Amino acid sequence: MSERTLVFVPAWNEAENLPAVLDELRRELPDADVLVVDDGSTDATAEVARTGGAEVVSFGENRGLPAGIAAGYEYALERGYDLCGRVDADGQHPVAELARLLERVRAGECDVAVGSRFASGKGYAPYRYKPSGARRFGTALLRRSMRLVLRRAFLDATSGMYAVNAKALPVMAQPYTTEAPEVEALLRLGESTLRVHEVPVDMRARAGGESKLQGKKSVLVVLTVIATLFSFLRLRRR
Ligand SMILES: Nc1nc2c(ncn2[C@@H]2O[C@H](COP(=O)(O)OP(=O)(O)O)[C@@H](O)[C@H]2O)c(=O)[nH]1
Ligand SMILES: [Mg+2]
Repeated sequence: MSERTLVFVPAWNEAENLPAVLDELRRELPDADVLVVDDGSTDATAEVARTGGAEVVSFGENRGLPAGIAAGYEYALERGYDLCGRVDADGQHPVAELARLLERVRAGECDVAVGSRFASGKGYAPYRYKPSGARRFGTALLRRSMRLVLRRAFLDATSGMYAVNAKALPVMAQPYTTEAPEVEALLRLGESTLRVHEVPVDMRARAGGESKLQGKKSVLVVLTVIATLFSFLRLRRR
């Protein structure tokens, strides 16, 4: 790869999980630069990131995942990277899968590749992930809504595993105004002429600690997703 690639990792108090993720990045994507967006962590996230060879952007206080994501893409945009990828800090995103996404974008198949647990294809069986209970209801609702707004099927709209090219960076780096930044990104991309592919990938369970999207916060996400979708529909009808 002669292209310059940045992979960024949004992280809030992930000192426990980060070393393994950074090791995996070095192994699977040795030529990529790595940025950790440390969002006001109160643990050793920033030190662990530096020790692991990553660049670090630290916020003085917790600004939330939407701000962390915009900052990652903005960093890539400002520094003129050709390709930019994102993986989560909790070990859920196998870097080998991100490498597949980056390769598709690099080859010009699409401008944005999104890793999807719910898409199927060669080597990726349908229904290999079964969300349970409330999550199942949420994902079904989200799928229907996305189909309505995007006018195409999109199965895993909250996936954070992305690979994008320089053309997509200005769109991805715009500030996010909702608690569902990935959905917001897809809606913006849908308004653009950029080519977005949903690519089947496998994901793992979080390595350690707890998901930061639980309880009240997850309800908030569903509500903001619906609000965002409706505001998009209204704008389009004007
Ligand atoms: N920058 C930033 N990252 C966050 C924040 N909350 C979660 N993250 C990161 O976003 C990623 C996904 O969070 P996670 O809790 O695993 O959510 P889940 O996978 O949807 O259950 C992980 O890399 C987290 O460290 C936050 O407030 N700010
Ligand atoms: Mg997670």
